[in-house]
Amino acid sequence: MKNIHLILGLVWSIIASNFNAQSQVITTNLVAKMDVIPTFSLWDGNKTLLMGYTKFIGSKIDLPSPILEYYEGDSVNLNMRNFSQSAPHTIHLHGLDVNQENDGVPHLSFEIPHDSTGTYSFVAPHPGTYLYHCHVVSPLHVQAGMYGLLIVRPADKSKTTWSGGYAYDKEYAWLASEIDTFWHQYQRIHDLSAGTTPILDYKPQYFLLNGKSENQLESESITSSINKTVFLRLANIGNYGNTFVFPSATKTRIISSDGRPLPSIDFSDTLTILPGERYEVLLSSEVLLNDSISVSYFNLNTQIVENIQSIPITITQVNSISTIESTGMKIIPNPASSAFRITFNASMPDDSEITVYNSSGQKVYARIISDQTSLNINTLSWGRGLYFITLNSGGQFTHQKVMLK
Ligand SMILES: [Cu+2]
Repeated sequence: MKNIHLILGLVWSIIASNFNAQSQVITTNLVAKMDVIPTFSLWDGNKTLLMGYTKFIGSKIDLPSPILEYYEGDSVNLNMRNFSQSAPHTIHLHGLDVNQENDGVPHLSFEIPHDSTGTYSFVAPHPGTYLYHCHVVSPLHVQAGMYGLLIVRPADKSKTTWSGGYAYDKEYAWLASEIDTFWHQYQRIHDLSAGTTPILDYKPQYFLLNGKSENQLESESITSSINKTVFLRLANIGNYGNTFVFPSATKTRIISSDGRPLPSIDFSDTLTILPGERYEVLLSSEVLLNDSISVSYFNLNTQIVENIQSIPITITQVNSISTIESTGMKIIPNPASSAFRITFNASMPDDSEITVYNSSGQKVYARIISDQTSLNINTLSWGRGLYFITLNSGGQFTHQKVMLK
């Protein structure tokens, strides 16, 4: 009898330990909403109406909808409250191997009518980049804005792409889409009958990455430092194809496609992503860089590129980007033409050093300074472009950029 208790106790402790390792239950609440007045700002100052998911009932609808983030093995209860006044909505978990009941495809799963709440339950699968979107009249509801990224990270919470995968230093996620404002008009967003009209004539005027374009894309910039690894998640939820072009210096490695690791690393400067697809890439540069990653939006019927957006990428010499913002020195004027002056916040201690690099990482200027509060630098022979200035003051590094025009 004693032995049976011992065995039962042992079995229970094994069950309990497995249970503890995998049973993190996560509850996420989303509200499905539709705008009554246009509040989403486009790059040119125009505003448009959206349908979308928000975290709170009072939140403004943003594009894309919030990123849902989980760790592998999490038991997720995703609650969705429909507060959109008219149309029913669902959440389709695109790329996740969830059962049909929780898949958010109407008629196979369930729809959530206005002022009702439904729950999608699933276990977070293999670490990767996934999408979620509404599956009710999906061409219209997705175009209206009902989409977002779902990210699964390794259970051990390490900064690796998946268990036993690639280590990285920084992570970014970019979701591409388009807006045709015709499909965002009030009567189309709010009229239920519009839901039965397919999108026949789709002519987007706005080509987006994380809901932004043109000058708004500054906020999506990638900043990293030499020999550090950037993990970039890419996804396309638009109706156009996307071709990303990376600077060759970033030695872009394509490591996964649609949530599955690729059997071998593909080094490539270009990557085409079709609607619904996701890719994951690693970027790492051995040289300083001030460049951009471009994304072309091409019409799937004509294959014609209708728009190109570019997102800045800056690779600096330092490990910590925060020091870039350091105000230990000022550059006047900036942009400069034939000369500029550096002024220091305090008199520099002896043996401080100013070094200037061009955007290819070559040193173009170096000078030891001592007990100085400013320094004039002649740039007549340097050529146009961006230069990186490093101040080494007793082992403390400060960085600034100067543009020569
Ligand atoms: Cu919907």
